Amino acid sequence: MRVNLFKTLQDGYQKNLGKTSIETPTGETWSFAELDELSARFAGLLRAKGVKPGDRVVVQIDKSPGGVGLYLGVLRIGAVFVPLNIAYTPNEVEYFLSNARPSLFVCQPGSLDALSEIAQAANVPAIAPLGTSSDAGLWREALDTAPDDAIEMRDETDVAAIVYTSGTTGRSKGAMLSHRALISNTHMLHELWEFEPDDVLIHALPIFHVHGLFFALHTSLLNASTMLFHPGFDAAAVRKEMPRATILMGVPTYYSRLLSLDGFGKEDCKSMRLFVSGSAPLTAQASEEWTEATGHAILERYGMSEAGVITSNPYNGERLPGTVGYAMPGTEVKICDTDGAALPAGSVGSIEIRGPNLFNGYWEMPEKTAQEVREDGFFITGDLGELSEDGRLKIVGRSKDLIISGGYNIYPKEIESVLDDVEGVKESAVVGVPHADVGEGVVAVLVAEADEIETTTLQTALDDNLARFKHPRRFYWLSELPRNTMGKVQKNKLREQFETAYSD
Ligand code: MCA
Ligand code: AMP
Repeated sequence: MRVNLFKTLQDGYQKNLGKTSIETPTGETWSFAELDELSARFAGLLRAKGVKPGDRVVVQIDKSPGGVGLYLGVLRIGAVFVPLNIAYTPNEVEYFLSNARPSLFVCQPGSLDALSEIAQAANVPAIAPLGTSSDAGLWREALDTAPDDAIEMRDETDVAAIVYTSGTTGRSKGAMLSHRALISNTHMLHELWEFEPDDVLIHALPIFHVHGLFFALHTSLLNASTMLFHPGFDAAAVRKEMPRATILMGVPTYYSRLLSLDGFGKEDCKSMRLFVSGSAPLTAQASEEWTEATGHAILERYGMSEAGVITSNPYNGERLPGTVGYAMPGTEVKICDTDGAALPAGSVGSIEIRGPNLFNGYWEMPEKTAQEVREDGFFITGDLGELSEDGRLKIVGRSKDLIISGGYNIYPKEIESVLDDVEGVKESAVVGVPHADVGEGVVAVLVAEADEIETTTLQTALDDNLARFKHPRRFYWLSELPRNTMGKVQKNKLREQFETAYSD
């Protein structure tokens, strides 16, 4: 079957071209007609630059309507959109460029010089800047290019986007998301969360991750409804938008920060109809506090880059705090033992899933894919959970070595590798411990070759190699790391020993 995710979204807004699609905090607006035309101009520009169907376009840019136009342009021509967190350092970007082998790399204007060398070294044929204003770089070039309305139809299993999700072994893996997976998840969310024509979504999430790029953006485009498009999350700015909005999608930190605003409560949320939380655990207590203060029950859902939204609390029905609801239509969720055998309801085990929302596998990593996707098509999520008799899922932990801070994934291995390379560090172990604001904070526990190393030396190594959100802000030295009989570092013991690192 020939499809294109862009065509699906365009069919959704085609009858409402005059409506506002994007409004920025400075009051600039883009109607659906204007956004559609911008995407057609980007399509013309990309084709003129020789970008072909199936080619990867790696993008590391600040959030802007131009960035949305570029994304839709890449989809239109059947190329593959590869978004990168703007916090990634040049060293991290180098890995992504050599792994994805794009025909075009689009970066922030300020990084063009530094990244041009890296792009050249990675044999990337073309690099171009795209900033947040339309008077320069690729956005300007697109405006000077005639719109090219042709949409490249694709096989439904063809890849529309590659989203990198770090691997527990330290190297990121590119989750290949097909047109079909993205189209099916978008339709399901649109239906399940009962989108209405007059909806207005406050979009404060980054658009280099699945939550903001797919769940929030795709549903609003399909629904032909307006997005109040913020460059990032600022609690006061989001509060100001609420009286004229109906939906907020966010990570738990969004909700705890809103609640900490003076006098925040029911009055602020009068016109809102839906608060969605995901990407990180929302404690039952935090959910109940929100309901107490606002009269609204947050709808928590569970998702992954590899699978989009997997389960969701009901729109109509009990949104049970501390649970992530029921499997999306067509998606199977089971709790398994380590061999993949399903366990009875009420058991805690490994969450495994199968469905049309699932990715195609990891880009050029068939062995990693085979490790995580069973012969029968079930994907081993690396999360631990429990299913109730009626199929409601509770996430109780992770079997993968993963820290989630502010909704961003952090894999300890990446940080341990950087720290272990510092002169005088014998070994290190990185763990996540409770952090009131971002959920989990990163802690590094180190063993010195001889004398302890200055923290500033460690921080310099981290600054050079890793995005800031991954950096430990607490460092501890031990004479040795606790190990089990197999010689594996007992991270749970470290989590216990340093669990008050961010609350002392
Ligand atoms: C931050 N802090 C930390 C760490 N990171 N402490 C220890 N270890 C860390 N790793 C603490 C520090 O004190 C830091 O201050 C302070 O928190 C603020 O951190 P910062 O990142 O600067 O805050 P922010 O810039 O305000 O960002 C918070 C945020 C942002 C707005 C919640 O994280 C955000 O937008 N998150 C959304 C991410 C997202 O889109 N996730 C979806 C992924 P200092 O830096 O001075 O020390 S997709 C996904 O997960 C799946 C598909 C799904 O289901 O959605
Ligand atoms: P990512 O790799 O960025 O797609 O992040 C996916 C991971 O985020 C999942 O494997 C879970 O560990 C975590 N996650 C997503 N939604 C939730 C949620 N509602 N509750 C707990 N963890 C979640």
